[in-house]
Amino acid sequence: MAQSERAPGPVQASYDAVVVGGGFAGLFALHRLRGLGFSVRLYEAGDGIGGTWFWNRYPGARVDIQSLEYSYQFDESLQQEWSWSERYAPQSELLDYANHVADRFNLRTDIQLNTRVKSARFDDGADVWIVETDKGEVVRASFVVMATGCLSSTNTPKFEGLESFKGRTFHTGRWPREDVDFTGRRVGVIGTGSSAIQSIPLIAAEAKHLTVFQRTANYSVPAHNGPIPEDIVRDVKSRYAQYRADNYNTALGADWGYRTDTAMEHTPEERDAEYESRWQRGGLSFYGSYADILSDPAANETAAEFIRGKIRQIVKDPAIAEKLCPTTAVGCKRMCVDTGYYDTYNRPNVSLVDLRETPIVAITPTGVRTSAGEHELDDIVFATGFDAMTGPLTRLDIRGVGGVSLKDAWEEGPKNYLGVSVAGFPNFFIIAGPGSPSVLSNMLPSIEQNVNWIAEAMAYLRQKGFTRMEAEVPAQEAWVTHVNETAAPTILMTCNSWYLGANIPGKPRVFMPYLGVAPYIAKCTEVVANGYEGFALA
Ligand code: N01
Repeated sequence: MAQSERAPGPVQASYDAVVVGGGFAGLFALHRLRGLGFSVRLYEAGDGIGGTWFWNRYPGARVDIQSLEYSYQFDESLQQEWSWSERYAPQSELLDYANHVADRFNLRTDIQLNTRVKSARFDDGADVWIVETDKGEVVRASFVVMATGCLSSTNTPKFEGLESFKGRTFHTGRWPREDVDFTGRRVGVIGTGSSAIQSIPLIAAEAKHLTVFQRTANYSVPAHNGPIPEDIVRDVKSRYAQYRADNYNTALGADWGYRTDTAMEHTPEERDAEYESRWQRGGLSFYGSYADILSDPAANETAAEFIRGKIRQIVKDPAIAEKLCPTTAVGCKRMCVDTGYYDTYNRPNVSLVDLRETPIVAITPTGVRTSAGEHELDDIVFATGFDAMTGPLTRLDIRGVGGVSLKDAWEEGPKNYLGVSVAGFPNFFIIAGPGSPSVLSNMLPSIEQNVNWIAEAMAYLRQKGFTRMEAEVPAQEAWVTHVNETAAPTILMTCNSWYLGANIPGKPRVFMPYLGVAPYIAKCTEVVANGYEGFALA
């Protein structure tokens, strides 16, 4: 019998909710649900909590949204008392923060580490889920809450000869705990997304030689990282609740100083002055430079050309600078935030291979072979990203009403309502799922908004004596259409991004996140005000 058809063993425990994943989403879901009196079991596959910040330990890993914003707001004392050492906290500090939260709110008693949820099947007669783990445990839960993350299912392309490589291999998204020393070694990094752009300057500083294999050049802006000036910390903390509320009321949910005028109503000189001020400010505030930056290709091109100009200024070899100049629209792939990325290409021990000119043919026992020849390497770093958003959900065996698997239900792309609920999968909630702003927003506030919404829905069901809640098909279809229609007129549809699933061969090309934090929150609020409109409650 196929594994997916095998009946799970006898039920060993029952909970109101099983939470899958111990990152920031799972931790807050556990805290919030427990606070409402629900019994909760949280399963985490890793041997520690922290999710993204547990797995992504590659050199240079740090957040690309300011830490004063990329932090929990659910507890006023927590946000007042915690201090960040830098504007963009490094991975180790984010992991410390996750552990601090787990201890401070006594979460560990309900967290089970080293345990991967394998399957969840809905028992239609009893309105409960039967959840099975890789440790052979079988538990019953009234609700399943997926806190599995958007970027947690790593992607290593199936290069010919991959297994034959005799050196060390790493994936940025599964970096080992122990220090990796590149001293004296010939290292290859495949990929030039955020993970590569953060790690390349540090690997280059250590390695004997670094070869970067670039398929698509990316836009990166400087972080200008450093300690946060005391007066800024004082100011934000003096009005934290309002600051958070103001950010929820923006398009992308972060403090990026959004202008409401358009690029095209300004002269080239005015535009360049605006872009220069954003470049000096650093970070993703570039997204806020003009209202039409993501919607008008001509406006977008003005920002694109400004950044290309910066690349040409920084990189001394004009031929390398040209290869590093992106040809896609700014923001079509998520912009990167770096410390010294472009300057790294001025180092004598760094070379760039443009895979559009000379594609990878195979991985060999001693390196990477492109159509132009062999690059001998001791180590290969795969900075090749993730099966984003849907991957972490569809790789599990999740079966709703009638035994239908989520993987099959989403064969043509993720279909759900508000990103949180899927028709045919009652009492199954997703935090920061496709169809919600998630990766097109500041993840932590979006996680909190989703968790609060889900927790309040569960409390409502309990209060009304309902045992079952799921999206209705027409509401789900309308939402999926709306998500697509919102993205359709933007430049987000114009390149092969992971937002579209285009980085994974065979994945349906569907725009997954929802563009618009403020309208999303308004819609979620309206649905509740209308008695959970679009949901079947029973
Ligand atoms: O992954 P990516 P990532 N042959 O998918 C290349 C978040 N994040 O881990 O663009 C050759 O962006 C691929 O090329 P192409 C952030 O949201 C945040 O860097 O598909 N190359 C691309 O260059 C980010 O967007 C931070 O043509 C191949 C690279 O690999 C998301 O995570 C830090 C290939 C993958 O880039 C993912 O970032 C890190 C192939 N077959 C990540 N397949 C912060 O700063 C793929 N590539 C908080």
